[in-house]
Amino acid sequence: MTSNIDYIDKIPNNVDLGRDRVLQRALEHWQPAYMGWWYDMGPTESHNYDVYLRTAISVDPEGWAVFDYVKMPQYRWGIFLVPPTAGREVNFGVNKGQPAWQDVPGEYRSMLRRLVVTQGDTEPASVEQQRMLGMCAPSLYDLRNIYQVNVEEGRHLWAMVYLLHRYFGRDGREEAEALLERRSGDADNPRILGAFNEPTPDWLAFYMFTFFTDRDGKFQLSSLAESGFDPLARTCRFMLTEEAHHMFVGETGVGRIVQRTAEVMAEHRLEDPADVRALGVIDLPTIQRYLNFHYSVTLDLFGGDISSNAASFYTTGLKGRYEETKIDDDHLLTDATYNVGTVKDGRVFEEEIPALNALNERLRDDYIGEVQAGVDRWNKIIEKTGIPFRLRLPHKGFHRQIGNFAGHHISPEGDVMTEAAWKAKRDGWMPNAADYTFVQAMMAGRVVEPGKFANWIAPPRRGIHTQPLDFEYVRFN
Ligand code: BYC
Repeated sequence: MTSNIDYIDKIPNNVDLGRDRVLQRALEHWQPAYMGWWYDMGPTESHNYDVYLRTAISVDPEGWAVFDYVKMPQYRWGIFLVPPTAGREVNFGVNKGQPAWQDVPGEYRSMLRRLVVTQGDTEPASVEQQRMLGMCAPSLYDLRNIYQVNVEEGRHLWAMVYLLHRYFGRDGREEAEALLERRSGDADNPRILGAFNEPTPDWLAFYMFTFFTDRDGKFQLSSLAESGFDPLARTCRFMLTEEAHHMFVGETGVGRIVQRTAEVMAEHRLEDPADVRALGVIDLPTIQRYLNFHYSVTLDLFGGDISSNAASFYTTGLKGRYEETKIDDDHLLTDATYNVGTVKDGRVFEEEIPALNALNERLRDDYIGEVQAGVDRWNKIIEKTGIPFRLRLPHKGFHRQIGNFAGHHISPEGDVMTEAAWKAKRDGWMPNAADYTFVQAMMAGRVVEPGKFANWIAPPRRGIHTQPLDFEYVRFN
């Protein structure tokens, strides 16, 4: 099936889509398949709702988006690259100083395609993971926010598919199709990276995901925004504009849950989790267990601590460090070293390795710094209520499946344990079956009255785009 796409009206873009016949033909095949995927795997039962959404319409920092009611299947998934920087160069690695590539360098083609595909694969995966959550939203405000996140993840898929179609010919088209065929959690055809095959079964998991995992997106996109392949750099730069809102949804979502719980605890002078749960809010130890889970699976997304792939991505100039051009060094890293954690003789210690091989670990450390600041802000909310409980990040080696810590059993405090001892404690450290049952039972049904919020979450400070909290953010028709 093909469809005639009105490129100007249907796909807002600043890449002159209307003039590129080859690209048009590729997208004419892909677009209906994308819509099929959205109808099947997008937010459930939502297709006829009018949702107050922002749509990217340009890359002008002063007015890049419009807000209006949209039925999600009619959302205008656009393609935007930030404007080119005149004279931009490859800024790191052995090609440093060459003009930035406007086409794919033949010798790096498969490496580059792999990066684009891995990035692209996460976007539809997250929509699949979240597709049932609209049925138990805590408010119209939150329902609108998850839909906003979902349509923008869809746009980020478009951004990567644009690169595949425009620059990678037939194998790019095949990869673009495969992005619509893999499914999160599918035993036979799963999404590429681990965290994107985990379920997101409730709203606490959703907020943790958007706080922790979308922030991996921020750091990975920032590294790709340094790429010597200019179209990738420019498209990732613009994706970061939208990503900020997703992390806001996560941080304020967890913050509002924490606030509500701490306020109820303070008001009723309760500490026992069972008493706290009896009042219809999520006890803080359960929130800590969710945090431990989402943090650890997201740490895995940065790849192995020691990675020759990461060294190649860097040396060739395809993927930089976080804020590469702001770092004051030679941008070659031939002599530099970096410390990575490892396990030997039953304990964790630091090992110095060539910095080129430690680039995943370095990015993970940059990420951890930012995550810690967010956790500190949650703790300030708890502190204000006078409750002594504090959330904290578990040790970097806790519950890891990728890298030096994989195969070891590390406690949240960083102690190396036997498998049996670790497993005996597992349910106290990560959400257990009873936690999920409790949280899901509490979140059964959705709150649809404008301005009303579920009991387990505090209202946000303000609405979206200057609208009041009791604005009708979603109309169900
Ligand atoms: N799960 O050399 P290594 C986002 C594989 S999130 C499964 O250490 P490398 C978003 C690896 O593929 C950001 N497998 O890996 C967030 C390799 O396989 P092969 C997404 C994994 O390549 C929320 C092998 O293990 N973007 O945007 O240095 C909502 C050896 O590993 C995992 C990107 O990730 C894992 N966690 O690093 C929506 C950026 N980790 O070669 C969106 C692009 C590693 O043996 N991707 N493996 O077959 C990359 O830069 C790199 O692929 C990675 C992996 C950093 C992910």
